[in-house]
Amino acid sequence: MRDATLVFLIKRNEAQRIEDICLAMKKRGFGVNRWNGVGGKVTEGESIEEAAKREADEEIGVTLDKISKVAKLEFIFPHNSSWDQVVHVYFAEEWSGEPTESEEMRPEWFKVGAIPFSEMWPDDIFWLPKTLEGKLLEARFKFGEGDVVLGQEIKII
Ligand code: 6U4
Repeated sequence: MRDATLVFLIKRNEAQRIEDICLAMKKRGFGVNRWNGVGGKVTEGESIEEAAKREADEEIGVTLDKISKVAKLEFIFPHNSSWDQVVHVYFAEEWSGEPTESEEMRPEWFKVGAIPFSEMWPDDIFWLPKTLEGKLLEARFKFGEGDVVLGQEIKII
């Protein structure tokens, strides 16, 4: 199954709780019109982390320093297996540059209490809050037509 990356820029408050998250509106292609992290396919010859950093630069113009892996998610689409993918999810807390709109994505900061889940991939509400609480996850989601979630397994590791 192909590997893909998903990166969320985050800001913590003084108590070290995550308070703000940068989402980006996908303007074209797979997942169009949904808020999501930045990321995309891992291409041949690069590591998964390199791919994550490259996509952050291409999609919102930021250079990421350290990134931390928070989840490994398998997405299965039995009606179109060419969409099947393993998504490696990272949080980034150190970067240079300001998130800036590109042809592909329009970034915006959200308070973690105001994440627009109804305009995101329908699996996100099941796993993203857990990662924001500091949990590390491995999960698997099966989708039906119209991207409805037909099944899910979430393991906290
Ligand atoms: P192109 O358009 O070929 O340049 P590229 O940016 O390389 O595409 P794309 O758009 O296929 O890759 O990447 C898909 C993005 O969507 C990745 O960041 C992973 C993410 N993604 C895929 N399925 C998801 C899902 N069910 N829930 C979710 N993110 C998902 O939150």
